[in-house]
Amino acid sequence: MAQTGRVAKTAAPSARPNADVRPLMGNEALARGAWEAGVRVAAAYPGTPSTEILEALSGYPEEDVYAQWSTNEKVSLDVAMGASFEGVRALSVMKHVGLNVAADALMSMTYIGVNGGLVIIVCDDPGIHSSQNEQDTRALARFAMVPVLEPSDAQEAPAFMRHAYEISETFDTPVIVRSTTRLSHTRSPVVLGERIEVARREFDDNPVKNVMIPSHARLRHPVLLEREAKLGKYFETSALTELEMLGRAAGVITTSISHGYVKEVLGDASVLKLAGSYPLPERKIRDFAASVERLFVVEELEPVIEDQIRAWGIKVDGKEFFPRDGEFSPEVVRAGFVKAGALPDMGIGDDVFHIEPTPRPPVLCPGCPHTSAYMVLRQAEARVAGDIGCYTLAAIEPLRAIDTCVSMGSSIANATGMAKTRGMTKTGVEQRPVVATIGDSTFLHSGLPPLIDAVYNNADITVMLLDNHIVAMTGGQDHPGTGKTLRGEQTHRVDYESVCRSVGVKWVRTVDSYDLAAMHKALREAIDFKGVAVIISDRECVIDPVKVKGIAMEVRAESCTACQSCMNVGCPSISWSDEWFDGRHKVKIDPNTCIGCTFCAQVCPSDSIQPGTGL
Ligand SMILES: Cc1ncc(C[n+]2csc(CCOP(=O)(O)OP(=O)(O)O)c2C)c(N)n1
Repeated sequence: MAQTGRVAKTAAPSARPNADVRPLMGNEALARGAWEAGVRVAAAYPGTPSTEILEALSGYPEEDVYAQWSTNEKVSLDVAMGASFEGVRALSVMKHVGLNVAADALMSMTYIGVNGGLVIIVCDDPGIHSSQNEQDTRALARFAMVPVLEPSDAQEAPAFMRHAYEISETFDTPVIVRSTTRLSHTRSPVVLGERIEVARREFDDNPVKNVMIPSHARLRHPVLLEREAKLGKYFETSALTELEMLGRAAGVITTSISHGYVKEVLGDASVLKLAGSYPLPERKIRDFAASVERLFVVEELEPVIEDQIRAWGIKVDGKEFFPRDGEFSPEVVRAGFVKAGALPDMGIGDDVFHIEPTPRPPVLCPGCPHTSAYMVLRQAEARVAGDIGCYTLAAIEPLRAIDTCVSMGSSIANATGMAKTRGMTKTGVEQRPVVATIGDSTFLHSGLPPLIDAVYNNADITVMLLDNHIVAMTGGQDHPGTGKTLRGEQTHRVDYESVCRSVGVKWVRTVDSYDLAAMHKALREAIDFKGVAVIISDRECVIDPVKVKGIAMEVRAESCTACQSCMNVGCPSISWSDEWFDGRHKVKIDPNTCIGCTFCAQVCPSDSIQPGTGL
């Protein structure tokens, strides 16, 4: 494909009279932009803060765009690549840590390039609102030599998506559009544009480009280096790079959501707003640096832009004043400029604007079916390798039944490693049984290879597959274990028992999560079994309480001995009442939130908890 370096422009919808303007969340605006850009195939694995993008895209007509949930992010990217190979515009969506999962495919696709435009939306989570780390996608994009575009608000998102596809096809490269939690989940008015229909390209029958074997890859690496230089030049003149010259005292280079904060707190500074952090328009940055007395870079998380500028020998201030961890806000940016002496200290720092909410520890929902697994594990004094999902909350009080949690799909292999240390006489003998706990979606995402590995290597572990029939953590999406697609169509439903048996697990049992005695019994037997044993803890999630609510439980205060056993369930529906016994509070149950799971009744030694009469 020709690399002219000139991007064909599609008309951007301007704020014309009668323009259709809607308040859209950043994620909805990104989906809108993909649809307007003529995307034909889209795939994603859910993950906060990115999940709503595919949900929104699935709201557009099926004839326009095929949209699917994939089992994990690498699969999602591979599906999008397949569509790109076939010459249509394709999209893959994930949260920042998902890019680690997809990185292997990305590192090859960057060599291959694209046929139909290929865009990957990656949503970062500065401040770690709902993630296992705070990594900066821009560093990975640079490593992969993939251009990264960073809209600064929802309004810009559709235009950035259109540009991303144009850049992808013009420069023969995948493009990352990066969002962050604040952008993804903030609403602003967005001008809606029309969809452009992009003609499908012929399959590019060129193995040297499409088949990455060493002799071909060697030829492609120099092409990547040329591409980097051409893209850098493109961003020198692109409309996406915006220069606003005001005062000469301070000049700020910024991008994404940080741009809004800079404008709010240092309104008289000159600002060079970059389209993204890689590749950078060197000439433009040099000229800007020369035109101001003091140069700042304001960027959330890593000093990606700052380091590149400093490497060119340009004097610049950045991370010395603006933190490298946590989420930015106007207060954080203001404090940075005050520290740098660019703003007077008016004594209205962080503390004035910073309102700390009352701490409220996250807990499992009333009636959460995951509860029983951790109650029985705690009693069995198991060493528990956890995984990522709602159930990770069982790591904290009062359940406190998870010892480790690393990344999606880590639990089973972590458990294998733990189990292999058992019986090592020279290191002392650890007796606690080893159990891995993993949710249904996480199991399908990346739990199967480690399960196969555990069987293959004869690990003596128990796996608890916590099947709540949904991806609860991200708001209740479907997956191959629910038997429903993203658009709600019926499809094959994975049968976990057969999957486990087919890879050689000899002990598999499905147990009703609400039956504590059965869970205890199954765990004992599984632990006693030599080899890999799998318990499938099976009960629907309570995410839709209207659907699953049973009879609420009630405390018969007259017989309650205030023993607090039910408190150890960690259910938010149970609280202390005003009645006392033996110097301790008796308990009460909120009938509005109680699901009727009966966990509390099953552990009550005095039978004081009974199904309510509703009176
Ligand atoms: C690599 C990666 N992708 C996505 C996520 C977001 N995420 C965290 S847990 C999870 C799945 C949870 O579903 P499941 O395993 O079924 O457990 P549940 O929350 O339903 O209990 C997802 C999608 C993540 N943390 N890491």
